[in-house]
This record gives sequence, C-alpha cells and structure tokens, in this order.
Amino acid sequence: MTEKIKQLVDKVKELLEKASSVAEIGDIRVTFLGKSGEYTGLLRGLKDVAPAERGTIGKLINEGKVRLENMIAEKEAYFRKKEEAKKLASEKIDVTLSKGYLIGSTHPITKVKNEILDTFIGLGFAVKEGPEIETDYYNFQTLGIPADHPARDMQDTFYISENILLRTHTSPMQSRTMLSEKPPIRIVVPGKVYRADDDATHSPIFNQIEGLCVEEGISLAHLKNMLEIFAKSTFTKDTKVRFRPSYFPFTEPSVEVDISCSMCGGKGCRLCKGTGWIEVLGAGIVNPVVLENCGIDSKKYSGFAFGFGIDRIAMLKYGIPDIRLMYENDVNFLKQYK
Ligand code: 2NL
Repeated sequence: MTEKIKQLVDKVKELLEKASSVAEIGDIRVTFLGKSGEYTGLLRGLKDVAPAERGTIGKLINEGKVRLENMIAEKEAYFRKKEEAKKLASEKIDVTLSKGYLIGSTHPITKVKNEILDTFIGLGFAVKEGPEIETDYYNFQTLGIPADHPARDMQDTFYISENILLRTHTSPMQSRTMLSEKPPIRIVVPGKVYRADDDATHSPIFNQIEGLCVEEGISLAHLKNMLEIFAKSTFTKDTKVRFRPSYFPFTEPSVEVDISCSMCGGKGCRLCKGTGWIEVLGAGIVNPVVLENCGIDSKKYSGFAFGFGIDRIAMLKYGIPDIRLMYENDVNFLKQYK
C-alpha cells in the first residue's frame, strides 16, 4: 500500500511536469482526486488492509492527498497567471492605430483665425472673447447707434426680445472692455456674429475679428501700418494695401481696406472682377462719442478700430467659392484642409 501511494504521487508529479495548461491540470485533478479517481480509490482499498495497520496507512494516504492537492493548486495558479497575461496581451487595443479611420482636423476658419490672432498677439494685442447673446445697449447704444438711428437699418438683426439680441458684430465686447478697463487698451476680439442674411457670400452666422487700440496720440498712421503688417502676414509679403474713405457710425474718419488680389497679384482676374483689388475689412478712428459712451476721456485718448470676417479671409486664402461650404461640415470638404 505504501508503495502504491508513492507510485501514484510520483505519477502525478510526472504528469504535472509535462502539463502546460490550466485545463490539463484540471484533468489531472479529476483523474486522481475526483470521486472515482485513482488516488481516491486508495481510501476505498483501506478496508482490505490489516486492522492494525489501517491507522498508519490511512494517515499516509491523507498526507499524500494534501501533498497532491498543494502541488496541483500551485501548478494551476502558475498556468492561470500565464494564460491571463497572454489573454491581456492579445486583447490589447492600440489607441494610436489610425489606418482606416478618419482623423479630425482643424476647421479652415479656426486655422485662419488662429494664424491671424497670432499676428496680433505678436503686435501686443490681447485676445478677448465675449457673449454671443447681447443687449441692445452694448451692441448698438454704446457704439453711437441709438434706437432711432438710421444706421440700424444697416444691420438686419436677430432679436430675442426688445432689448436682447444675437450680437451683429463683436464690438459689444470692445465696449465692455472700455467700460471696465483703462487705456492703454489693445485687444482683438474673435467670435461668431449673427445677421439675417443668407446667400453665397453671406451666412446668417459668421466669424469676425475686430480690433481696438486706445491710448494717447493714436492716429490713422498707426492703423495703416498695423493693417499693412496684418495683410502681409495673412496673405503674402508682397501684398499691397489700399485705403478708401468710407462710413461707419462708430468710427470717424472711416476707411475700407483693399488688398491686391490674392489670385492674380493685381493684374485683374475673375476673383477681383478685373480691378486687381479685393475689399477685406473696414476700419477707422474710434468716434469720440463712442469713447465717451464707454467712459473714456476723448480729449486725452484716441483709438483705432477695425473689423473683418474671418470666413471671407479664409475663402480668399483657400479659393473657397461659397461661404455656405464652411458651415455644412461635409467631411470631404473639411479633410482638404488637414
Ligand atoms: C466691417 C467693419 C468695423 C469697427 C468695426 C469698432 C468697434 C468699436 C469702436 C469702433 Cl468698440 N469701431 N469696430 C470699426 C470699423 C469697422 O468693421 O466691415 N466688419 C465686418
């Protein structure tokens, strides 16, 4: 009997050495220690052992059983760990794998906006953003456009209530800044603005950047120089700039600014309608009435301001023919600007 115990233990040992998976170890356990297992059978054979030896033999069988259980459990734990690690490795997801998937890219308007803001940051301007839902007061009144002013007809405004509206330009943020800060003020304000307009060159929502500089001794010369730097850095360094007299209620004098055509370089083409020039922005010297409305002493300070549509600049830069393309979010259109 003692011999038989040793034989079975050695056999299990040998089989465990050869085993290579949790499943095989499980089979070994059933074969030897299961209900009708070979080792379990030893206990049944105990009745044939001489009564005097039964105690000793029984004890040997039980000790052997504990040894077998430990050996099996140890080996099983080893393979379980190994198999788990293998499973984890095989299920690993490579989050950097991009083949076959569409990767997002910066929208052309955002791209142009960031480039332009960088230029102005380099010129000492701070970037400010403000609310898109505004009051009549900040959007019109502070800018010298009172309730009955005919200039209000220039803007087809989306009203939310009598005094609340979707801003028609980013200027209300300039008013807010002048009302809360002291000169020198140098800010550029990017953002969405809204007008009741909808065709190939006008979208009811569009993006604008306006700039404002208020300090002592500011003149049209500062404005001209700044805008020339802006035009050359946004388009090409041989871009020419032309100023024409114009009218805005919040600037006096006011100018409209043309650049030499980005497509033909000034020779005249379809884009510039043969003139060689393209209008890109409006600007002027801040009307003293606006400064006073915003709590700034117009005898001491003067300023220049300008405004343009980012969308229009992006269309010129990339030759986009219809502004609505930029608001449809068609992936085939957007992926060209990666
Ligand atoms: C255009 C013209 C312009 C301004 C915006 C401005 C703002 C304040 C005071 C004075 Cl707070 N002016 N902004 C001035 C001139 C022109 O925009 O055609 N924009 C699309």
